[in-house]
Amino acid sequence: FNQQEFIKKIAKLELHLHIEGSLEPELMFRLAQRNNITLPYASVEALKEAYQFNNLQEFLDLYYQGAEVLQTEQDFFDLAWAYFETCHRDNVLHTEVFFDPQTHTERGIDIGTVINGLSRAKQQAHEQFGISCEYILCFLRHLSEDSAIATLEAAKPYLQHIIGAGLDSSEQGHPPEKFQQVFGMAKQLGLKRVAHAGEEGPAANVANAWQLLDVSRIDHGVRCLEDEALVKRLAAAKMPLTVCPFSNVKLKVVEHLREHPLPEMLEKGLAVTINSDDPAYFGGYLLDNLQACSETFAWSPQQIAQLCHNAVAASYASDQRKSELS
Ligand code: ES4
Ligand code: ZN
Repeated sequence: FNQQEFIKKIAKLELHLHIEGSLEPELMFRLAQRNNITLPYASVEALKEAYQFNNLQEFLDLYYQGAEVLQTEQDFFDLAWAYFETCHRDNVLHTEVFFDPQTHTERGIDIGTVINGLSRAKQQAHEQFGISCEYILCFLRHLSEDSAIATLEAAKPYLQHIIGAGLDSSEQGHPPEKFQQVFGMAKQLGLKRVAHAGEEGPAANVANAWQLLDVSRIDHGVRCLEDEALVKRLAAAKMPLTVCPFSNVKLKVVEHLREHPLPEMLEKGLAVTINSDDPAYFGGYLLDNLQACSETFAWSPQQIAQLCHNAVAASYASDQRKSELS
């Protein structure tokens, strides 16, 4: 029995993927050239060598810099299309994709340019590969709540392309309670809600994202383990946690994959899913994360199947699509 082949062939879903974090160095250089931008790196190799991070902020600095090559609708199409090609290669059949409009609107790019490019790629991925995709608009938590509200207002003409609202970027110093108002507005608009919490920040951020932002998934959530009572409540509610193992290693949330608390999280009955976060920066896509975890933690095929099942249950796919994916 070939476990790696089994993991490759099983139907997979991804629920935590930043499209700007899927920008591979090769495409970054191609888009820079196309848009007459000079990158502060001599080559693809030099750029890849810079991908060594001691924390979330060091990564975010390069991630926002990399995103500056994205300028036209075609650039956003090409970015998303490249990601869908990896999904097709790896048998990822459904994906829920974060995008950060403020990273682009702060540079003077219209939100319509971003959303139209992404949507066209999604449409083509559905037609050509049978992949289903939903987009989740993320607010950058290092910016003000007013800026988040303005972003939600600007997105109103495009709501048919957006299933939910999320919260990402620097968790330290920017707790969920800062965004209560805009999440209330997102709920009013019929959007699902998710938030990064308990990645670098404390367990209290997980509890507050749940209680105050009324989210239906927690992104990362690994530090919930520091609050035993919270873990019990999350498990009882089957609150999905979108865990990103390679991300946690690369950003030094954990020292090594073998020290990752995934086994403990599963042991405690948490509704864990496995995801790639920013695969172009963290060394691999969903398949790579699953294969490495399976090796490191000696997961059985049943455990792999359970994790994929957890992702179906946690997804925002229609009931019909969920049954196709089961
Ligand atoms: C992110 Cl790993 C991570 N954490 C928070 N915000 C992000 N945006 C892109 N990747
Ligand atoms: Zn993330």
